[in-house]
Amino acid sequence: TEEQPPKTDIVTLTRDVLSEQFRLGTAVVGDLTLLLTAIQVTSKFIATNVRKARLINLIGLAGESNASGEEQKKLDVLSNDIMVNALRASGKTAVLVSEELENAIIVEDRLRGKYCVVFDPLDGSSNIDAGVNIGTIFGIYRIQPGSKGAISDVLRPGSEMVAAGYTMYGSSANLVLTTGHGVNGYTLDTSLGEFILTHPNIKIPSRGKIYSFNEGNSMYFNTPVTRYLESIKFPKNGKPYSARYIGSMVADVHRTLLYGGIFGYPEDKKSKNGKLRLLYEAFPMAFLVEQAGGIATTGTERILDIVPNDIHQRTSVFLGSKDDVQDLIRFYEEEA
Ligand code: AHM
Ligand code: MG
Repeated sequence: TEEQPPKTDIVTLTRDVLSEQFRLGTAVVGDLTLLLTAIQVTSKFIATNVRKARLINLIGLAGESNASGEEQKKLDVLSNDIMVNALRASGKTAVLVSEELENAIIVEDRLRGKYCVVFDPLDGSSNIDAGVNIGTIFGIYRIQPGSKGAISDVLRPGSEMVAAGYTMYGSSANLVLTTGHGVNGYTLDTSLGEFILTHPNIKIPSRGKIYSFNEGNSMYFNTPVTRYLESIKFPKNGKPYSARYIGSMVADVHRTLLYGGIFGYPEDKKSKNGKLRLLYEAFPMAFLVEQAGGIATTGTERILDIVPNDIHQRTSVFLGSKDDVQDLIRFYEEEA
């Protein structure tokens, strides 16, 4: 076949977000678009550094611990700084919560906007040094009426988020976004420096064939989880499920969105509240999964309904295909 001339009508992320606002008749808003533009730029910047990390000595520890007492990698710190600087300077934010910072940042009056951004600048740190996929996760709230920016603006249920997404740094950089009207995926075209719409209207298959848990924690798992895992590994009829676990939430959720199945990081006898953080890991992913037609639960409660009381609070997480997560929930119901 002959080579085709390039497409002249490409849908960039910014164009796509704007056209959604035209559809909804809210195109005048613009602020959210500008905020999303700032976030896109940070993802491009982080992607570049992830690519070069080995070459420019960004591998290894920064020598400090983060809010949860975990050691910080150089790339964690750099990614955090990139996001804080860009989001503050955008003039569109009032409160910033980062996994890497103990306290929330309340943006000074001069630069204050009406959105609050909660984020994990570089999730999946244990994978950095091996060059395995890692990602940025973010969620966006609107500031409460009359507020000048306070923690209470982000101690809100996930169902109040106006947008959420992640960027996965893998063989390509993929940004997956919801503004509450479905889920779209964009791939970074490095020659253009733009995220191009490549995965419009992502829908999770209603049932998958893959389960994604850290089974190394099996001895600590609670009964419903153990019994559920038994049921998919030793099914009464049909084939057992396949196991896939990367240990980077962004990569494990990305695969779950595209292929279906279930991802879980349960609370257990060792991690009493689970491991994953509610505000900037569980909420954004739960929002995306629900918008793609799936379910996100703690086992007993819809994740997006939880009202946080701490910005770094942890939670049990199960998410993915509707039928698979329903099966898991049944084991919790039987236990109750
Ligand atoms: P991090 O924020 O310190 O990188 O931890 C979060 C990561 C998630 O990406 C992943 O789902 C989980 O921790 C993996 O944990 P484990 O190594 O215990 O399986
Ligand atoms: Mg994290």
